[in-house]
Amino acid sequence: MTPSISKSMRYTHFKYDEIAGNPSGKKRMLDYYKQFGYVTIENVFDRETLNRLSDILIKIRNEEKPVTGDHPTQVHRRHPEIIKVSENERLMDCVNILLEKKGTLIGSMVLYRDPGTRGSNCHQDNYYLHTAPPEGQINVWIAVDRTTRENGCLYVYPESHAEKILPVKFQWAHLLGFLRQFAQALTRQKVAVGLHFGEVTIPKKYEKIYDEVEAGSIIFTHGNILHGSDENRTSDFRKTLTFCYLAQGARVRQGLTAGRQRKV
Ligand SMILES: O=C(O)CCC(=O)C(=O)O
Repeated sequence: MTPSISKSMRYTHFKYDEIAGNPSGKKRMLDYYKQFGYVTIENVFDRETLNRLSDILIKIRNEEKPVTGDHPTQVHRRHPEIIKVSENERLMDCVNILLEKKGTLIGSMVLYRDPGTRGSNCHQDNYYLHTAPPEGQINVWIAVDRTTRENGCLYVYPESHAEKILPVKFQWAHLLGFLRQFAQALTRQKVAVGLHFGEVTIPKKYEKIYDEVEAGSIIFTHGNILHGSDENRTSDFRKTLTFCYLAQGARVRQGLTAGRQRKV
């Protein structure tokens, strides 16, 4: 049964130290995640870890030279330092609690979100991943820089994870964007391209919440929750690292280019 969270707890953030070694804190975090389909935990990464991570992402940017709007994917396969980050004890503590099973890393992506770049269309990750069961994967969105409405923070539609995969309306503009990205990928001998062809139909009953966070916070999202981000309207880029973990026994689609492990 889905636990019920009191009104005063709605759309709140947790602090990692309230959870660590505290069974009732862990339970509150899990209850919150199950009810709303996402949970935000502050201070998972301390300043030193964060500075190291920021340096790694800058190094990847310099080495891989992504063009504006290009998001290096499966970076853990090329950069062992990223594997180390994905094994961070505090991060894995949250992942294993929220999945209620041991989680295994199957995907990673860096979003640099340069000034002026548009964000992600509203989507459900499971539209792409086809996770079975739907709660069998979790997306881990690590704010390496502070994220605000101005620089296009993540937004979520709490409780929309209760929906199945919603219809997506085809958009020519998205197909043209994809073809442009594909051509860039070919000329740069890279094949990481996203298949964002359409716009998901958002049921009116859900409220849109902009989740502004400090650097070092993590937003954990269920694969069926509706979420996205807006354009970065500032003059600085904002860095985010995302990981996708699969629960023991769950399955996902391998993907055309991602080469994900289908089952763990
Ligand atoms: O960070 C962003 O701009 C959006 C990321 C996102 O939508 C995702 O990780 O699925």
